[in-house]
Amino acid sequence: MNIHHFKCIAWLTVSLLLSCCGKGKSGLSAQNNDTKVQSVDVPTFNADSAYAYVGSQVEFGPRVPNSEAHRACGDYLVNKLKDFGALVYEQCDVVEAFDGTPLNMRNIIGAYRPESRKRVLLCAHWDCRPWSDNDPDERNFFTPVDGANDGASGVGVLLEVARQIQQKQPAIGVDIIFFDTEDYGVPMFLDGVSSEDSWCLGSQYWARTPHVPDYNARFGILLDMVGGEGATFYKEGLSEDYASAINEKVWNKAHEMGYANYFPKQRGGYVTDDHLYINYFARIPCIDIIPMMRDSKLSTFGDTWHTVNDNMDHIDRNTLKVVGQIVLEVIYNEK
Ligand code: AHN
Ligand code: ZN
Repeated sequence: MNIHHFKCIAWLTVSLLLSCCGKGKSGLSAQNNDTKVQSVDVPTFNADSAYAYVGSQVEFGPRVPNSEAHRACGDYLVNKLKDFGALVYEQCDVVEAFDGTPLNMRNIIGAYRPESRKRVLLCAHWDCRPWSDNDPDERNFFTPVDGANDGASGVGVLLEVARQIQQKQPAIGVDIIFFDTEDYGVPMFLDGVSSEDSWCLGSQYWARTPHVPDYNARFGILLDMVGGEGATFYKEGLSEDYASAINEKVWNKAHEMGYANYFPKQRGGYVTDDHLYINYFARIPCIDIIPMMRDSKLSTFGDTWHTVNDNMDHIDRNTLKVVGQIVLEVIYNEK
């Protein structure tokens, strides 16, 4: 990449204004508190917009499968993708949870340039976990999570990506997939129950039966919990094993753009997540951008993970901005 292809945008004034009002979780946009570099011809990701899409999902209430909030939010997501000009597919079926509960699953897919064979897949899960089973207070175990970070953040970023694509199409086709029934895995308070395949039911379904026959993409990027305050994203283990070139592409971009603090070029742990089945069954190299927090007490995914605190109070526009801008940088540079 030639240096002349970059423009520098310094947000010093904005950051000085914001430094006196905390993390900028509400009110003024705090989307750019670092000096950063962005390629010309790549749209500017609007973190306020993404933040609003996260909030809209949370306002439905916990999007737990079979609930009214889930149904209504599913309709909202379908309509947003249609508004943003995507060709929308839905995969609706009943899948069985680990305990035999039938779950009304709804995978939602928005396709841009559906005729193109050059494609990139972007995905996130949109359902909410029915249990706060990682909460320090066991009285909260049966309270569903708000899923502001765990669910809504990845979807919010991708809705903003969709809005940007509508305004200016990248050279390649893009599929945005909102997977359902990711987070119904065996709760931690049930020990002895085999759990591995109890997660990611929607992506398991899609990866075995894609929305179009013979679906293929160059690569995939999964966003999971990309809105947390203070998040750092290490290279997830399975992504390294199956799609190291994509990790390298993304982390190199992050460093070129001045986001090295958010994206250390180091390996993190292995996570069972939707990308696993995209790699295993669909055989599309897919990475997972997921936080790994060295000094969190409750979880390596951050202290709100699967607790009643996974709400809007802990969503940071800066994190949404960094991840969203990197995704745009990657897809607008595919030819
Ligand atoms: C496990 O905890 C096994 N995987 C994490 C997948 C996940 C849950 N992502 C969001 N919620
Ligand atoms: Zn979860």
